[in-house]
Amino acid sequence: MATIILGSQWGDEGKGKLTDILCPKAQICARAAGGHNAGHSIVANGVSYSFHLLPSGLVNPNCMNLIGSGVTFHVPSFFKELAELEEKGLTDVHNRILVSDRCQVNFDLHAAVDGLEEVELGSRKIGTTGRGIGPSYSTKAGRSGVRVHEIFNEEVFERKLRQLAAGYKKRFGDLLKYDVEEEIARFKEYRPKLAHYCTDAVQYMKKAQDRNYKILIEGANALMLDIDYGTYPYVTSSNTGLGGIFTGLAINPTKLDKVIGVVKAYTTRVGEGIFKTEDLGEDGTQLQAIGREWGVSTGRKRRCGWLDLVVLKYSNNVNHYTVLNLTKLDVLDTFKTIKVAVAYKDPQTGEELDYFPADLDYLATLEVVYKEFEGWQKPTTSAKSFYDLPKQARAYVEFIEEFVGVPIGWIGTGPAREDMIAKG
Ligand code: 2SA
Ligand code: GDP
Ligand code: MG
Repeated sequence: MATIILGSQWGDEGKGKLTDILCPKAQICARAAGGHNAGHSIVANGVSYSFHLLPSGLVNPNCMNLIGSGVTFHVPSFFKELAELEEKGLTDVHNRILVSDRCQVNFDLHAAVDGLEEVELGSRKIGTTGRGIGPSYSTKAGRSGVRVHEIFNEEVFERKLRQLAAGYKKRFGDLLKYDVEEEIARFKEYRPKLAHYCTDAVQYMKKAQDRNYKILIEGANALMLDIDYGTYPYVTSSNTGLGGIFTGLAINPTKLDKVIGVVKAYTTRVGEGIFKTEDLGEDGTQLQAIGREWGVSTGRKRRCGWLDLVVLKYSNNVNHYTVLNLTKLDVLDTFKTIKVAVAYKDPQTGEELDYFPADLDYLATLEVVYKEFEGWQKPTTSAKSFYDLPKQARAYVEFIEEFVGVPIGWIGTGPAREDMIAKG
């Protein structure tokens, strides 16, 4: 059976922490899409870990980890991240990670192009992580990408990489600072080391499912950054929603246990793009500071604002969550008043929209309708059960459940593993 963990907003909801908590019950932890743009933080036994390309299941010593076929695979980051985890004391990491041989290779070339494309866009730039994610998925869709299994055929690999580099050179000329021969030389070193980790992930997952293994799938990024359902074009370049899990891992859709939506108790976004509940005043500053909202991969400050339930309802309509994990409730502990967006209002007609429209220029013209909650102004981190929470906090949680129509199964009250209330 598979349990799927998905980001329900614009990312950084705390997917890594939930993955770590659920991992002891799983034999395999897998990533389906995205690349080393992701940033998942885990605080376990007083140690803080950051994951980018690797699945967070590596923290659990008994869990196998898989980088699925839908991931764009940056080889230097793979080795670097493994070395960093070893330095932090994780053992046997090299024997607990596998990579699908169908993954696309994300080259340093793609990162160079990512930077140039952002410059080309100027004021309309996406605000990417600069990790080459967009260009690498573009070459995949354009059928000129290199897949992991091709790394092992030196002649094919070098021909395809040179061709790819030549194409981009034609487009960007001397602006493209990239030496293809250097990258080819680096891969001569990676090649013999890499073979140990590569596998046919379709066979691997088929066997795992036949043996009734428990598979935990760690979504990367989040629904509002999905290439089809997010705030296009201000999105990442993969399907970060439920669909991407099936294309990225080829799991059996009839063997699903849960689809968990991770929801931050407020909203954050990194990079450009529409964010209706963004608060540029004191409340946003407070959320950013108390929530320690900085990017895990790039260190960028995250934009902050109130929870948007129109977004969450939309996210649920695409991802069909069976249960939610509300996170970072403790960040709201000191607020006197807490606001939640419940609709958007057309100032011309007075009409209220309870759905997230496709036309973002139209959305930009709408006003946000907020419901206000009385803050609880008490610490929640020590709460061990739902009923230990102040009554105002319980009212907030129950309102979200009711509005979205999905039960909240866990409530995060701090960054550590222990700071999670299981709500029956
Ligand atoms: P990209 O690099 O092409 O995927 O960027 C496209 C948009 O997707 C956003 N994006 C993210 N948003 C939040 N968190 C992400 N991961 C890191 C983290 C981000 C960081 O966990 O903190 O360290 O800055 C992530 N990855 C991609 C990105 O901001 C663009 O808006
Ligand atoms: P992910 O990308 O969804 O895995 O989330 P990130 O790791 O990028 O960002 C979430 C941040 O919030 C991390 O620093 C976590 O340690 C932290 N965190 C997770 N859950 C909670 C919580 O319930 N309360 C607090 N205060 N921090 C949390
Ligand atoms: Mg993150």
